[in-house]
Amino acid sequence: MSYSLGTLEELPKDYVQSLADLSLAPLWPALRTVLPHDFPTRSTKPFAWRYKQIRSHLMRAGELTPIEKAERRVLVLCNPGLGLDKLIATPTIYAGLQLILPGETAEAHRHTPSAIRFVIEGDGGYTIVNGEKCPMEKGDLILTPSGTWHEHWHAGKNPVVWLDALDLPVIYALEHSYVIEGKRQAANNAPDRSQTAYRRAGLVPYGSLGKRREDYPLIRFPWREVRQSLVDLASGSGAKDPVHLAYVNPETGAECLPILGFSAQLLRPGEEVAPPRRSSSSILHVIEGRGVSEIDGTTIEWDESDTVAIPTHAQVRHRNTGDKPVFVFHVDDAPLHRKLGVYEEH
Ligand code: GTQ
Repeated sequence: MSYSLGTLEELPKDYVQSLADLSLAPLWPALRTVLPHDFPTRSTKPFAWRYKQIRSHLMRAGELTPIEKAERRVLVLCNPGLGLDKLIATPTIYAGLQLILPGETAEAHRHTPSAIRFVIEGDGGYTIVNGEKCPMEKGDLILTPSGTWHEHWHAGKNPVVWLDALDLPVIYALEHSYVIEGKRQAANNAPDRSQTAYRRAGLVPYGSLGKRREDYPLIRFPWREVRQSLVDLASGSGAKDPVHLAYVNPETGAECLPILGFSAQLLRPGEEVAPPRRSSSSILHVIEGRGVSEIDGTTIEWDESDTVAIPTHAQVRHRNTGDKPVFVFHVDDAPLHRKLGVYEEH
């Protein structure tokens, strides 16, 4: 049974004012805003940030703003449906393109939001995460979980650019977002230790058996190995099987961060994938190749290093329009949806 709900205008003005004076509001005029029938209201727009258009502006930021004046030199991907002031790509995902120039350092800090880096271009960059030196090459995924010290360095010759993704919108909504600045870390003498200790799926350090599980045992996922895994999976599976791998915690098999999830997908030449509608929002980042997505009826073409926002519950198709494999990286908030018990596919 569906009633037509009363409006604010139907109520005596003095009554509405007396409620406001007591910091009260009647629910019924606002009920359909917060609880629409059958399908959620979404302000997030399907949208592509094109690296070809952005790159020169990022380089200009390098000329205009020294690193000391920026702390982190980032252009934030702001979803046009959500406003420039919110600094969000989707309701839960903050994403930005960060530039570090040769010789620069982005000083050590740690914060309540968790972050990841996904490298777009440049050699010689590295991030130190709780003392562990993590090299940054194109396509590498590096985790800086909530509370871990991290600082970025550049020992190479050309600009280094990466995609940052943070669960900042969630932690900010919790009024729990803050940063602590720290001293430069001494890199320990076992660079890339987690990647060495957890090099292959199915093998974990013997000493970790029976111990309390490390929260974040593996913090760097080199693209070279992820790419090869996708290529091998594609050659060993049927032409219609999706070639899609999730980045997980090798000790637990669960997603590697609590709120955001990460995965990499290969689309064969000409292949089209049509995943179910998911309640999670996501961004797609193009590592190699080009193609097109249909997102809720909006057609979006994409090319290498572009990043695309996908709203919750969107009807999605992705197609490889080139003659080489496409590799894409996905960030979604499905881990949070699953933890809250609200994840849906339909
Ligand atoms: O590199 O630590 O894009 O703290 C936003 C906040 C990057 C970082 C961002 C950050 C960082």
